[in-house]
Amino acid sequence: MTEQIERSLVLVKPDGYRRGLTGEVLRRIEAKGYTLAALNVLTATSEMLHAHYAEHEGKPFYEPLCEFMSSGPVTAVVIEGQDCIKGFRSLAGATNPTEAAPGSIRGDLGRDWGTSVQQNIVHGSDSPESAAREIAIWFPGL
Ligand code: DAT
Ligand code: MG
Repeated sequence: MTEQIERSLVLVKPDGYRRGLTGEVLRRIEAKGYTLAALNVLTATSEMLHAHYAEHEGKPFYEPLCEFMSSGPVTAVVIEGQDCIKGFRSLAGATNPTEAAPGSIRGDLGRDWGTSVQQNIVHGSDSPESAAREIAIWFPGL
């Protein structure tokens, strides 16, 4: 069997950071067995966020989303482990925190705060291509 160590880009979004949930998210990632390859706390620029969410350009939530994501610090993390892209998406739960299953990050820790599904605590890459593209935005030179 070939060992396939995968990387994913995880963000603890400004709502998660403000609510003091960064440690809880990192705890769940480590408890699952993934390792932290890089970590940075920063307030993202508008340019970074427009690039990060480029796939959503033109959708009604794109601009408000980029604005929310630059409203305060985020914790950007590169995680590592076999199949960690799919594995973290499973830890994160469904996009809508109202509907996300209990046991997941969004299901246990998230809710609608009057902004529908915008504030859902975490981001996780959805494919190896997205992960490579996103890691280059958040960790240039890694
Ligand atoms: P995910 O973050 O689960 O991959 P996505 O890529 O479809 O979900 O959307 C990116 C983020 O944009 C999502 O985490 C929250 C926000 N978002 C998605 N759909 C939205 C909507 N209909 N209204 C407001 N925000 C939305
Ligand atoms: Mg997505």
